[in-house]
Amino acid sequence: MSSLFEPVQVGALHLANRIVMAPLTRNRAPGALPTALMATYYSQRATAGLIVTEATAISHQGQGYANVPGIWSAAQIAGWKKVTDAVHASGGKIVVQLWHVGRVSHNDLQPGGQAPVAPSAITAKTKTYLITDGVGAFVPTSAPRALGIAELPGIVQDYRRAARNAIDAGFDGVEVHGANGYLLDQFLRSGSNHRTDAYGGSIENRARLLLQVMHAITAEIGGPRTGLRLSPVTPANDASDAQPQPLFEYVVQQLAPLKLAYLHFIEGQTGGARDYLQGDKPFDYTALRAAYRNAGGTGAWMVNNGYDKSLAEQSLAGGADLVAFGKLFIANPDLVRRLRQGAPLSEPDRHTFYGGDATGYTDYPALASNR
Ligand code: 8OZ
Repeated sequence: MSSLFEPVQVGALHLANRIVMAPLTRNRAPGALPTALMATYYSQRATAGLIVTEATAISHQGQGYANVPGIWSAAQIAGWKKVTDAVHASGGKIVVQLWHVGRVSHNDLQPGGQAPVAPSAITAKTKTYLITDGVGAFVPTSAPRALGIAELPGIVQDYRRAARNAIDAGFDGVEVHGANGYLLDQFLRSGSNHRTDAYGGSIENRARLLLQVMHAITAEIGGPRTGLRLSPVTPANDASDAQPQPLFEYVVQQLAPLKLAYLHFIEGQTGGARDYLQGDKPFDYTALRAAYRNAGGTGAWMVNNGYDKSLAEQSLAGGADLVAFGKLFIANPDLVRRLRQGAPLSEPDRHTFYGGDATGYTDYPALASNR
């Protein structure tokens, strides 16, 4: 049997296998409230060793798309409790992905119709998703305003409170969304961070907000219940950095003492080329892992982006601990079983990825049980 199907201890979490359901935005939470349909969807996928929820806003200001869920209010916590109960009843483990979109938003989604916030007042060349009169559309993001330095402790506090809410909602832990050109990644990368204060310029300064967030969350709920997702070279949402290798090596070295459950890497371009080039040379993930391990980092190493079974097995043989699958989990609720049996995989319908109802969400069948 391949090690993909072997149990593994990840921080405080005992996982039945090394197959992770990647975070997938599905825009089916009207009013930012998790629904009963979401509980069904996640519990159908509970044979994953670990489920990472769709990105979930830590505050109203952290919202950037229509009908994505939040985790700042009592009603949201109650909604998520139904999701975690359903997943746990089906024998699964689930963490919530904590999200602040920063500049990847639209005035219509922000408190009081204000401008979205960012490290610097630079508009992202990307789109967000609005639903107007029931009709969804991708629209350009709004011009952001630069956050004042005095506002940053409040954002750290919003992350901390969201992590506490996650535990109250019954989650096994949290994954901080530090990837894909959202707020924390905007601070990290030189293309979006032109600040001249203690949060901009040097690598140390650009990493400061992320590290403060990770310290606050691990102080609140413990490192062994905390993961982090990073995407060192993705151009998603207009993210760019001139020298990602030293930046991300510094980040993982600083994280080593926090005893995190795991680090989760999107390798290459999110949803695209694994060998995507940003900076002057190919990104070296082996060197990144060595930097983390040499600094004493013990967290599990989770890899993601375009994996199939054979690439996943190769990656585990090469030292990864967990493999996250995204699109395959949309159309194959019983993906773990299908991979184990070498059964055929269903193809997802892109038209129902974002928004809508049960169609293309909870209606993908599992294999017949007598197979
Ligand atoms: C697809 C559509 C909207 C958001 C990400 C949270 O890229 C997302 C996202 C993906 O991480």
